[in-house]
Amino acid sequence: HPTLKQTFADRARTAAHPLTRYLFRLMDLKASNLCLSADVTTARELLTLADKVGPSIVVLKTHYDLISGWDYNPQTGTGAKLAALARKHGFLIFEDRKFVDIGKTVQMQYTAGTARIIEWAHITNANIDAGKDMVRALAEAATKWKERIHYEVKTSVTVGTPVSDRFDDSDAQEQAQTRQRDDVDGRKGSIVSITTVTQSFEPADSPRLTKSHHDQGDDAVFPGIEEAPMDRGLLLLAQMSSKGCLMTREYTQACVEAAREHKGFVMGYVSQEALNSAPDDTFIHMTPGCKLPPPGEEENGQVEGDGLGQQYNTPSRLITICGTDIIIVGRGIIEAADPPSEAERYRRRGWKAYLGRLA
Ligand code: 5FU
Repeated sequence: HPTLKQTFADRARTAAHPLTRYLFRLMDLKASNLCLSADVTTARELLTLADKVGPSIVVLKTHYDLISGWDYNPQTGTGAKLAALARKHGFLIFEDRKFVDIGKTVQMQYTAGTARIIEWAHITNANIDAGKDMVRALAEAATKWKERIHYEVKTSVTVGTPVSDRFDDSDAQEQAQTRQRDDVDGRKGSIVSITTVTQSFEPADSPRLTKSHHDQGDDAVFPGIEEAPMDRGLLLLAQMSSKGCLMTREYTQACVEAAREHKGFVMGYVSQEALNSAPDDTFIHMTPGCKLPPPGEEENGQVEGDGLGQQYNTPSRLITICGTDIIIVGRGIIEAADPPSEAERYRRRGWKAYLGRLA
């Protein structure tokens, strides 16, 4: 398929989804096709890891429900802090929630409850075993959310919400913001941060391509690219890495069809290989079950599994032979003696494999 031989810079121009275009630009800019699966056990570790490894990655994958001490406060909580780190380092947040239920339920799980995933995760994913209507349900929820954010931003611009103060932990500011939101539309505590979205309100393609980088504090912004567009994206869980996975070829094909029906919301797939096949498919592929042999050992395509069903392929095999775009690495990085330098090792290997695929 043509996308296998296209540069990420080219795909940044041609991908159907605005967030996918943005992600390809990030990949090109950071020379990275690495996603860290940040499966640590506490919110503190998660934020520290995200800050340290942020420079090497383009996506940070979370499982919010395995993190203890997750702070659900929309303004100052863990989601908001992750969002600030995502802006500072230039990566997207992907909550690996694997939604699977009836449409109405997944809408509620996506937008409401304690975690309010839609507020802080640019990307989430779904298993479509329950039928593809739930993709439409999630897409509708995302559209409604975006309309609400735009409405609230417009209104907050009118009432003059300051754009400079972000994620100040002080209660006073939070109260002021809550009051302001109440003034705006009578709802309380319903969005991550008016200040954040105000900054992102300009159209995605507006020429804000250079921004100064303040390297201190939570309000730093990754230089060289504007902030992520206020869009949300979905990955369809088309194939899994685990041994004995029951997802059939037919199931995977149904994912491809559902993706094509919802190009405005579905960015691509979590899969074990490239699935683009129609001439105008522009989807992105992200692949877990990725590990390098220890330094010094030869890379021969596969690495021993974890004894609990996880199977591992090396970055070069996944990118060059299977044709994936982004490798997802968890324990390979987290359990290393020095995660940031191990992340760099994966980034370099992943990028080299991508260049090799182009050649
Ligand atoms: F969809 C999938 C899959 O097919 N395999 C996975 O391993 C998701 N995962 C996730 O990727 C899994 O839930 C972990 O969060 C992560 C892999 O972590 P590891 O430590 O690199 O094995």
